[in-house]
Amino acid sequence: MSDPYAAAPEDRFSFGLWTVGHRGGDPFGLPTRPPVEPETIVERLAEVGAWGVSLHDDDLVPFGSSPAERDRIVARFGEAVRGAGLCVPMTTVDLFRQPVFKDGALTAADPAVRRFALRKAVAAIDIGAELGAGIFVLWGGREGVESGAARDPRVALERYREGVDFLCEYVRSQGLATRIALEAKPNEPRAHIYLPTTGHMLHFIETLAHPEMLGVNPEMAHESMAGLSFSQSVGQALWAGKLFHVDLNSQNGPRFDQDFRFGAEDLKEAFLTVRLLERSGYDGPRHFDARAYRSEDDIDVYAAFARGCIRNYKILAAKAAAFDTNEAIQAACDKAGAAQLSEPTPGFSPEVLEAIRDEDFTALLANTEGRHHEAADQLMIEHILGI
Ligand code: GCO
Ligand code: MN
Ligand code: MN
Repeated sequence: MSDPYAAAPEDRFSFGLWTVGHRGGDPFGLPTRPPVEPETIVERLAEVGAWGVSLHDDDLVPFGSSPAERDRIVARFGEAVRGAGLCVPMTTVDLFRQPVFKDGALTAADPAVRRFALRKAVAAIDIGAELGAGIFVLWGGREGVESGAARDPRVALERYREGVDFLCEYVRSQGLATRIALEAKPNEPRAHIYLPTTGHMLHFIETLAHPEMLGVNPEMAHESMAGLSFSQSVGQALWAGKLFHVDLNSQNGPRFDQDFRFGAEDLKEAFLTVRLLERSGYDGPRHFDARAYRSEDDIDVYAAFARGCIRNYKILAAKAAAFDTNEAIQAACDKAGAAQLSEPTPGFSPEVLEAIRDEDFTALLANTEGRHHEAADQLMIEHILGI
C-alpha cells in the first residue's frame, strides 16, 4: 500500500542547505556530524521527497570565494538540483556570521558596513536569479542591539528602510520578478532585534517605497520565542496578502531559538497552522527551517528528522481536512461562534448608528450562556490524539 503521508511535488516541501546540513554544533559543543557537500544534500533531499532546496549565499559559495569560483560552484549546484528533479524556490543572504556584522548590517552604525551588506545582499539576489529562485528572504539576524545606550531605534529603522529600499530598486533595475520576504525574530539569543515579530514587519513594509514587492516569512520558532501564537501571525500575513514564504519548525516556549523538527513541540499550534495554510490556498513553499538534535547521525537526519517534518505536516493536513468535514466537530465549532463570526459588522451611516442606539440589548446583557470554546477545543484535542 502506498504511504498516504509520503511527500509529493505539489506539496512544495523545501529544506534549507543549512538545516539538514547543520552539523549539530552549539555554543557549548563542537559539531557532532561531518560536513556534507551541497550536491549530496540535494540528492538526499530528493530521496525524502522534497520539492525544493533553499540556501544562504555562504552555504553554497564560501565567503571570500573569487568570482570564477563562485560561477563554477553555482553552475555545478544548479546542475545537481536539476538532475535531482528539485528546484531552488528561495535564496537568502547571511548578514550575521562574519565579524564585520558585529554591530549590525543594514542598520550598522558604520556606513561602510552598510554598503558592504548591500553588496553582499545584491550578490545573493544574483545567485537566486541564476538558480531560478522567485523569493529572496531577508532575515536581520544582527539588526538590533545588545545595549540600547548608544542607539536611537528611530534612526536605526530609517537606515533599515533605506537598505531594503535599495535592494528593491536593484531587483527592479535588473528586471527581476524576485519578491522579498522579511523574516522577524525577537532576539538572537541575547540581543533585541529590530522588527521582532511578523506584525512589526507587516507595518514596516507599508513604509517602504515598493510595498508590493515585499511580504513576510514568518517562522514558528521565532513567534513562539516571543510568546505569540504562530497561527495568528500566519493568519495576519495571509489576511494582508503578504505570506510569501513560511519557516516551519517548532519551539518549546520563550527561550533561545531551538528550530526543532516541525510538529515536535506544541502540536496544537502546529495543527492550527497547517489547517490555516491548507484552507487558505497558500501555494508558496512549505519550508522547514529546522535542524536535527545534536545527538543524531547523518542517517537519522534524513530518515527520522527530515521525513518526520514532512510526515507531521501531511498527517496534520489530513487531520485538518477530517476536522473540517466532521459534522459533530463542526456543530461544536458553530456552537462556539465559528459561523457567526462570518457575519459582517455593519458599516457606519447615521441611520445604522441610529438603529444601534435604538436597539434593545436587554436580553444580550442578561444572557449568561457560555460561548462553548471548551467543548470545541476538547474535540480538537481528541481529534489530534486520534480519538
Ligand atoms: C535563524 C533563522 C534563519 C533564517 C535564515 C534565512 O533563526 O537562524 O531562522 O534560519 O531563516 O537565515 O535568512
Ligand atoms: Mn530560526
Ligand atoms: Mn528561519
